[in-house]
Amino acid sequence: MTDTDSPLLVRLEDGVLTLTLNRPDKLNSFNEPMHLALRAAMERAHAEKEIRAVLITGSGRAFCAGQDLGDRDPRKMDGPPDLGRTLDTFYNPTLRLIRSLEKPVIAAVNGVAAGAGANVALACDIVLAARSAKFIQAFSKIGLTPDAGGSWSLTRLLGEARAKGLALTAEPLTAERAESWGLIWKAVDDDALMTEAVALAQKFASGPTRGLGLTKTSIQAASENDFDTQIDFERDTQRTAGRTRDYAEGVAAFLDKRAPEFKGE
Ligand code: LHQ
Repeated sequence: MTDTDSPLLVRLEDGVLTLTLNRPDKLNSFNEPMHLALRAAMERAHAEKEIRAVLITGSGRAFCAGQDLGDRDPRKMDGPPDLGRTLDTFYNPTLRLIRSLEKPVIAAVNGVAAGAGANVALACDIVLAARSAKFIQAFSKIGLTPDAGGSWSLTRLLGEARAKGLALTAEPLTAERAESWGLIWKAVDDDALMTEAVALAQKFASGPTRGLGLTKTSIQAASENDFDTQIDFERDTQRTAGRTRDYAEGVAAFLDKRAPEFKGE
């Protein structure tokens, strides 16, 4: 198998780990090798200091069509499948790695994102989508229920009415509507998507990584905490941020009227 045949293309450049889901003939749907490769790449993003931002995208015309349904065909099994086990074994560890990584994770949704594919994108911190891309909560069409964090992300980001509408009807949502509803950060012209996504990832990767990571953690914590708990949380994260070298550099650069040189420390 050559590198380009691998189900996940992995490239580290200028502090940005770019992960390209790479099963274009199957619209980058998840099989076990792709699951394992994505999880290993996210573990690497946790472990390596040089990685300061992650960018996830898809090759070909799709971002990801969710689980490879050929891999989970009940007709080829002895009894009913245990899809809960599939989630425990494959999706959930990776989703937890994305959410807990104290570095920004960008999804560049280059085409259709369906089922768990849509929800893996929504678990990322910043979602940019090509104007032609669509988000489809495809689960109800095959008798399933949203997974890969979708019931949580949709409800938190959109509220119950829109979350239920999308999940129960499986109607495709355009990137522009996803932006106007606040489901994603931005819809971008198709031919500008990767330029914009890479520029943003590089900006993060040359930014104050600890501060950006703590910002992500703080905003995630806010949806669980009451106000009182959250302002204590802010006190603690700010205390940590204030002790970083990048904070000292940021203030010095401001006072010296020059561009800061953040090191991610
Ligand atoms: C696919 C897939 C696919 C295999 C396109 N699998 N081949 C599920 C079960 C287990 C555990 C836990 O979690 C989950 C979570 C889930 O993700 S459930 C939801 C699974 N995904 C779907 O139901 C979406 C299925 N795909 C579609 O509805 C369509 O393909 C979309 C709307 C994404 C795109 O439609 P088109 O642009 O018309 O493309 P297409 O349907 O012609 O697909 C192109 C090829 O990709 C085709 O293969 P072929 O050999 O005929 O060219 C499809 O069979 C294949 N493909 N999705 N999930």
